[in-house]
Amino acid sequence: MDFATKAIHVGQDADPATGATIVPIYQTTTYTQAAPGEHRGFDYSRSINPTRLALERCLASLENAAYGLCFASGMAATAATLNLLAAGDHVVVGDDLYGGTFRLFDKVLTRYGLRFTYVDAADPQAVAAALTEATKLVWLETPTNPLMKLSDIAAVAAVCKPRGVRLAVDNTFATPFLQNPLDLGADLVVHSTTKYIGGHSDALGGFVATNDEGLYQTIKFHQNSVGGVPGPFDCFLTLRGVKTLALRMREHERNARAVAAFLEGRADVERVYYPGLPSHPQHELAKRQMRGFGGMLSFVPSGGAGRAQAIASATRIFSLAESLGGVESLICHPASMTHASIPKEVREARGVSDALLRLSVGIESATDLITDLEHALS
Ligand code: P1T
Repeated sequence: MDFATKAIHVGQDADPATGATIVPIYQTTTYTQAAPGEHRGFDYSRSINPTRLALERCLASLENAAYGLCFASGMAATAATLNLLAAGDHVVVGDDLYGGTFRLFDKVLTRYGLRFTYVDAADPQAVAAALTEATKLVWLETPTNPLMKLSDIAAVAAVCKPRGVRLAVDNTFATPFLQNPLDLGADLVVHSTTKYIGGHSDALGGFVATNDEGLYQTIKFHQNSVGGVPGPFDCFLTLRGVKTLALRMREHERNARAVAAFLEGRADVERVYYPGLPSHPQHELAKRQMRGFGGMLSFVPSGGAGRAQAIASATRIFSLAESLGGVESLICHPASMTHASIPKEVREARGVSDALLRLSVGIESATDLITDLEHALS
């Protein structure tokens, strides 16, 4: 089955109780048992819920995964993945990443005895050089948030495998429509479904997929033990969103290409970060590893932080807001918004300056989006 068909059908058979064509919102915490321990596979909704199960099956199929688990947010999914580790374990992390993920690693999980080393994961040799006897996991975003850097997933997997190190890829920016990390050798793929998968900025969610039954069982155990699960209504909204993921991603990309070309052509823009531009240092890797370039881009206008902030406040169609991946276009100033939890000196050393702006290019008319940016830039 192809992607668009799986998105609409996998896990979504007609409801066995009623024939309802669309998976119902099973808004129940518990299930009546015929006799103690005698039930139809459903006992308590933290452990299992039919609406969540439908979403888990659908998303797993989109990542070509045998197993998938849904969480209340992307951060809950990330935390559940890190639950695979124990005190003393070491993690190598791609150094450009969502500020909230850095905060979880740096401010929360270090208190539980995990240790993190940040490297430029665009270079697989930098990942290899950072591995120690204690390294159990490599964590990557590709493309990264917000600098749109890529990692060669197969090359990093080849570094990890012989050392028995697991590779987890946060695939939120690419989505399974454009990239399937498990097919390239990753052990785990993680998503914030809040973004493109949900697609309408109305439901938080997270997802983890794997082909390894042992990893699945351990994460499932933690999903139930810790309890960071999504409610049935959010699962329903996300499942409704995912049905149009293929359509939306094509439009996001069409618009992002137009916006990137427009920005690159401006004399008052210093730099544009979009993997679809031939000027992107990893454009060739993007063409090889991804099935498209997606809808996210960042840029640095000339004029420094002051002008960047003025531009962010001047757009009319692009809303100044955190998050990404919805049908509506958003503009964000990472230094003061999504990446404010990274200390300024660390952030700047990694290239996230106060003059950087990030765009989540929506599916409005490209002409209107470019007119809006033209107005804001001038
Ligand atoms: O917000 P939540 O659903 O918990 O997802 C966290 C998360 C995980 N991974 C990546 C790559 C992300 O970008 C995010 C969340 N990011 C934003 C809210 C943002 O505006 O960048």
